[in-house]
This record gives sequence, C-alpha cells and structure tokens, in this order.
Amino acid sequence: MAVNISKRIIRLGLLSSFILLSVVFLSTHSKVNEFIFGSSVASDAVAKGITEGGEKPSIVDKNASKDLGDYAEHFAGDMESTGDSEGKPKACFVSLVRNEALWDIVPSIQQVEDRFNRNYKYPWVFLNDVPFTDEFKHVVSNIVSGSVEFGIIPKEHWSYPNWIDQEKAAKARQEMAENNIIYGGSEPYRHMCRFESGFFWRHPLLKKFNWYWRVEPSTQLYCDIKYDVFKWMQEHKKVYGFTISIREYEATIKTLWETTKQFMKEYPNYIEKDNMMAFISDDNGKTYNLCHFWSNFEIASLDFWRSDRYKTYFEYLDKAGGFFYERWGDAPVHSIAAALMLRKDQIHYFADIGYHHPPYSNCPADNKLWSEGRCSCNQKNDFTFEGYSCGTKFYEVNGMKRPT
Ligand SMILES: Nc1nc2c(ncn2[C@@H]2O[C@H](COP(=O)(O)OP(=O)(O)OP(=O)(O)O)[C@@H](O)[C@H]2O)c(=O)[nH]1
Ligand SMILES: [Mg+2]
Repeated sequence: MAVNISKRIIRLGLLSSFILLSVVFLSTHSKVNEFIFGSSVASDAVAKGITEGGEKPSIVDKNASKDLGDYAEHFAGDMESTGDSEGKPKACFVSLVRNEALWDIVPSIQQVEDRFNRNYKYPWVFLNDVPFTDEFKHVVSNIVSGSVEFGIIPKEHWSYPNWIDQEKAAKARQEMAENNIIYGGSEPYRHMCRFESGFFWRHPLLKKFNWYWRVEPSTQLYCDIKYDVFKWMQEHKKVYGFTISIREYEATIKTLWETTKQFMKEYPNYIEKDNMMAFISDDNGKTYNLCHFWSNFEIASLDFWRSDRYKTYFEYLDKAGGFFYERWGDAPVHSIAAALMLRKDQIHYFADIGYHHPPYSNCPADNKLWSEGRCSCNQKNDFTFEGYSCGTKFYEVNGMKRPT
C-alpha cells in the first residue's frame, strides 16, 4: 500500500514537472516567433523559412535558431547558401521594393515562380529602406516556392555621404524637374540608383550568395525557362546577363563618361583588354553612345560588384557626386563597368527569356525558342532590334547572327 502511494506521488510529480516544462517551453518559443516575424505571419513564416535582416545580418541569433529545431538551418545567419548541399549555385532573387508596391510585385514573383523557380526553388531576398509590413511579408511568403528573407537597408546605404552638398543637390533636382527630366526631381529615386549601384550586393542578407536575379514590380516573364540559368551562367563562365538594352537619357548623365574616362586613366589595370568598349562607344572611347543593359532585369555575379575594380569604380563615381548632382542611373553605371572590366564573352544576352518591363519587351525572335518556351508574348513587340534599342549594336559587336 505504502509502496503504491509513493509510486503515485512520484508519477504525479513527474507529470506536473512535465506540464510545467511544456508551459515554459511554449511560452519562450512563441516569443521567439513574434520577435522574428511579427505575430500575424508567424506560422507561415516558420513554414517558409522567413528571416528578417538589416543592419544586423540576422535578427535571429544562433541560439534562437537552435531553439527552433527543424527550422534552424533556414535561419542561421552564417549558413553557406540554400541549395548548397545539393551542389546548386549560391543564388537568389533580389527585389528592392516599397510596401506600397506589394500588388505590383506579386504578379512579377508569380510569373518567375511559374515559369522557372517552382522547379528550382531558389530563395528570395526582399529589400526595403523602411520595414516591410506584416501584410507584405504574409502575401509574398505565400507565393514563393523556396525560402524568403526580408531585409532593411542600413541608413548609410540610403542617405547622403558627407561630401555631398545637399543644397547643390536640391538645386539640381529642381532644375531637372523644371526641364521635365524623368525622375529628375526625385530624391528617393537617386538614393535607389546609388543603392543599386554600390550597395545592394553589400547587404548582409546577400553575403551568402554569389549570384542574383533582380526582379522588379510590374514586370512579366513570358516564356518557360527549362534550365537552371544560374548553373548555366556558372558553367559558361558568364558574369553578367541581360534581356533588354537601350539608350540612356543624356540629360541624366552629363558628366558620367568624363568621370569614367578619368577613372580609366587613373586605373588602367582595371580595364579588361578584350572588353566591350565597342558596345558603349562608337568612337573608341571618346564619347559614350548611351547604350546600356536595362538593369531592372539582371542575372549576374555578385562577386563582380564585390571585386576591387568595381568597388573602386563605384567609389570614384560616388565621390564625383553625380548620383545627386545629376541623376546617374544604376543601369549605365553597371553597364559601363561590365563593358570595360569584363571580357566580351562574359556578358550574355538571354535571347530566350521573354521579359517585359513597361514599356518594352524582349520576346524571342527565334521561332523555335518562342514555341518551345510556350511564350505568351507577341514577337512583333520585340524591342531588340528597334531603333532606340542597342540590340543591333550588341549583335554586331559580338559577331552574332540576327534571327530570321
Ligand atoms: N524600397 C524602395 N524601393 C524603391 C524606391 N524607389 C524605387 N524602388 C525600387 O527600385 C526599383 C526601380 O524603381 P522603379 O520605380 O521601378 O524605377 P524605373 O524602373 O526606372 O522606372 P519605372 O519602373 O518606369 O517606374 C524597383 O524595384 C522599385 O521597387 C524606394 O523609395 N524605396
Ligand atoms: Mg521599374
């Protein structure tokens, strides 16, 4: 009898400690989730592997990751790369976007997923100069097929460097607005262009990746992509890939070429011998012909932007002040750098990727590509060989045969 009672007491003791431990366990874990995700997206976020990062590389510290058990590998700030274990390139989609553009980025993501990524499951990184809303995170995490991370841009990557005369910058904006230069009066647009030129690839959330595909709101993907584009870039030793090329508004980059020429003089070693100068200049470097790759779509190497040559070039331009005193775009900056500092054969035109960013389209002119890709675009709307495009120039410079 006494033995039975003492057994019961022991069982009761064990049961109550178990309940007590469970309560403590659950309460600490729900706190971790709320801290990371905000309560409204907690469950979806856990399922998809969402993290949020900004000035701190990863809000989730390693210990918190451990507490999350099975999901820990999604959260570890220093993990090598999603897909690493499968031998895939360390690649991601990266999208700089405002909360207000949620319903414009959703169709862009959905098309990238349906035409390509549902078969490859590369992760997404969303960046913003202000925190993403819970709604944004909830909606976006619902349509991506892989993991997703949301990052805040560090203040120093989205503000005036101390050598910029802000009054002079304001005057320049006013003059450009009066002259109806597109985005000429916009301050955020300039921070955006400077960020895309010199900082997105330094964001802590991109550290673990070597490749990216840039995705913008209100864009379309017209054709199935049945191969791994990142692997293709890697295997073919490509560094920069584009779909649309076009001429820049001269009024936005008045001194960009002169500044670049000074840079070339000071750093001749950074200029590639077998470069693509002929794509950006019709007189062997004397003047810029305004041709550039439209950077709203890019599949490219992050390591190129991280290289000494590009970093030095960006810093040189940044010191010159043209991101603020003029309205230098990231597209001509990226393109001039790629054309001068890469070998011709490291730049790739994706003729097979049907793509639209208003108001221009890249629609495969080659009938075989068009039909095999189940493309939903009208080939008559292809911009590649139109007057304002630089497609013809790209084909010429690279000795490519125009499709018939
Ligand atoms: N978070 C954030 N993203 C921005 C801001 N301004 C622009 N972007 C993003 O930067 C990229 C380029 O901006 P866009 O407004 O598309 O500029 P654009 O492509 O030259 O011009 P349109 O698309 O024709 O308006 C897009 O991915 C935008 O989402 C901003 O102030 N904050
Ligand atoms: Mg755009």
